[in-house]
This record gives sequence, structure tokens and C-alpha cells, in this order.
Amino acid sequence: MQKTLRIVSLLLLTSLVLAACGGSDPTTSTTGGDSPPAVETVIVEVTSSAPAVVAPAGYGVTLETVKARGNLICGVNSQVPGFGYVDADGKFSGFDVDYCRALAAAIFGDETKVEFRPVTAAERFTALQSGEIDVLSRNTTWSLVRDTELGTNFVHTTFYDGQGMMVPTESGITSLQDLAGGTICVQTGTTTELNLADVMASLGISYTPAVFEDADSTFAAYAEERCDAVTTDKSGLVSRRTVLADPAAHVILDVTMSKEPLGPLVRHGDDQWFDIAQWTVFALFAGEEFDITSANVDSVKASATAPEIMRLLGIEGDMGLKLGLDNNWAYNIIKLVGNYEEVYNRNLGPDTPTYIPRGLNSLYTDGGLLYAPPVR
Ligand SMILES: N[C@@H](CCC(=O)N[C@@H](CS)C(=O)NCC(=O)O)C(=O)O
Repeated sequence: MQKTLRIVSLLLLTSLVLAACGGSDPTTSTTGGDSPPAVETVIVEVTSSAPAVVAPAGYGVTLETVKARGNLICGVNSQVPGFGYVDADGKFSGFDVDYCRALAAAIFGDETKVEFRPVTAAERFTALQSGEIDVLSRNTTWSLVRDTELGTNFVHTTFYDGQGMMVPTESGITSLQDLAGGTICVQTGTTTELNLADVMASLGISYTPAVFEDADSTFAAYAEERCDAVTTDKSGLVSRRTVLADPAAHVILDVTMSKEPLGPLVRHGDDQWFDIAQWTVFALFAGEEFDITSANVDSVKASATAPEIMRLLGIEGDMGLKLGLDNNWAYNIIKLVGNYEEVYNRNLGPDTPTYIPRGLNSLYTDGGLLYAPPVR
């Protein structure tokens, strides 16, 4: 009874809000006051014991579209080795690219059902807003403006970063102050460009920005010595240094100019899709936390007795169904793509050219910031 009342009152409230916002007004409508205002409301029964949830229009649309299309379209980088990169054969690889594969594994039980769509810094938000891509996974910094005005929602951070500065070793530059009067190469449409202005102004250092559209042109200008330094996320500097003619001839200064929490983002308006994108990140963290890997996930599943592992791997609790997915969603992520540590090491680990020590990107149990909420 209480549940019914709640649904009715929420529907009424929705109707009133719509009417107040210029929807059909029952007192003036030419179709007569008898017809109720059109309310696009979906009632979703989450479980038999849970209260009914009134979902707004838009809820569930993205998953339906992706399933009907038969693949996920993921906006990625193509010029940043270790994060998002396309090789001469058209094969995409990288930490952000593997997130797309994990999301496809969660949805389809097949990590290959994803089309990678390269987008530059300036293009990326429009591509997401317009529906050209379903999700953006491209070293993108979570900020207030991007989370609100751009019509996008960041899911949990996958890589904690900070902005850095790279210079030729032989320049002898060791601090930002040494760059006074110099020229700094920077990419447009990025937080990098904005932070550079803020940090240099606060330190009272004058400089000339040399602004470029994409990573290739930014770093080509730096390689041609058209600027004294190049700035971007430290991960981007590590990455792009590997493709300079002589990586050892360049040094990343020991300064961190900003916080750059990087992670995937989705469009506003579809909370189910947000939850799927977000819990894909958490499944990667949880896999590492519980020592479940692509190699042992089948044996862990066969012998699991710990309740949280059983829920994560779909043995009990219907966790996948609550997301609108199959209960094997997290099993498929770990089996087909790996846990966070596997994804990290494949792309950024000690055996890769783009090695970045885990640092803040360690589990909370190892002194880092990675922490998945309970799977229950
Ligand atoms: N995290 C920053 C910077 C991200 C960014 O776009 N970095 C550049 C420099 S590494 C990049 O990825 N460029 C690749 C491209 O435009 O293709 C942001 O979100 O604005």
C-alpha cells in the first residue's frame, strides 16, 4: 500500500513539474481537462522486496541502443601509447581502450563487440553529447564544468594523474621558474591549457603558449624545438616521450601542476548506463582486491564460498540483473579483459615502454585510492 502511494505521488509530482515547465495545462488545454498530461515515466520493479523506482525518460535507452546495434561505440585516443593508440594495422590498444573492452564484455560477454572511434580533445565532448559515441574513455579529466554544463557525467576515476612539464635534458631547465620568457607547447581543448595559465600566473612567470590541435602536432613542434617545453598530464608525457626520436634526451620535471583524475564519462540522462559504466570500473578494482584474475576466475568461481565473491561472479544475488545485464557481467569482464592490475600491467606495467609506477593508482589496501564499494 505504501509502495502504491509512493508511485502515485511521484507520478503526480512529475505531472505537476511538467505542467509548470510548459507541458500541457489541463485548465487551458484545447483537448479538454479530462486528458491527463503526457508523462513519459517508466516504472521499474527492482526486486520484489525493494520499493518501486520511478525512472526518468532516458533510463535504459543507451543499453537498448547498444544491444540493438550489436556493439559499443567507444570514443578513444589514438595518439597516446599505453592509453589509447592505433597501430599501423588499425589495432587499438591501451589502458583506456581496455576499459571499452571491459564494458563490451559486461554487456555482450564478448570484449570484441566494440568499435573504437578516435576523437581529439576538442571533439570529444560533442561526440558524446550528439550520441556519436556511447561512452568516452580517453584520458579525460573530471571537472565541475564538464560534469554539469557539458551534459556529461564522469563515472569513477580510473587513473589519478597530475599535469607535468617535459624539457630537453640538455636545456638544464629544472623548474617552472627556469621557463620564464620561454615558449610552451600545449594542446587546445584541454585542462592542460587552462592549468598552465593558472599556475604560471600564480607564480608570476611570463611565457608564450604555442597551441596545437592534437598530440602529434603538439609533440612534433616540441621535437622541432619550436618550444622550450611541452606540458600535459604526466601520463601523456611518459607516453609521448616513448615515441620521440631519443626518449632519454627528455626529462619530466619534478613538479605537479594540478590534479587530473582521469576516467570514462557518459551522457546525462540515462542512469542505468551510468551505473553500468561505473560498475565496470568497480568490477576491475574488485577483481584485483579479491585476487581474481583472467587466469583463475573459473577455478575461483567453481570453489567460491565468500558471499561477496559469489555475488560478484554471478553465483548468487542477481547483481547483473540489477544493472540490466547478465549475472555473468563481472565474470566476463575479468575472464575476457582481466582485473585492474592485469589491465594496468598490460599497458603501463614495468614490462611496457610506457611504465608508470602505480602510486595513487594502487588499491586502498596498498596505500592508493582505488576502492570499490561493496557488491551487495
Ligand atoms: N586530461 C586532460 C588532457 C587530455 C588530452 O587530450 N591530452 C592530450 C595530450 S597527451 C591528448 O591526449 N592528445 C591526443 C589527441 O588529441 O589525439 C583533459 O582532459 O583535458
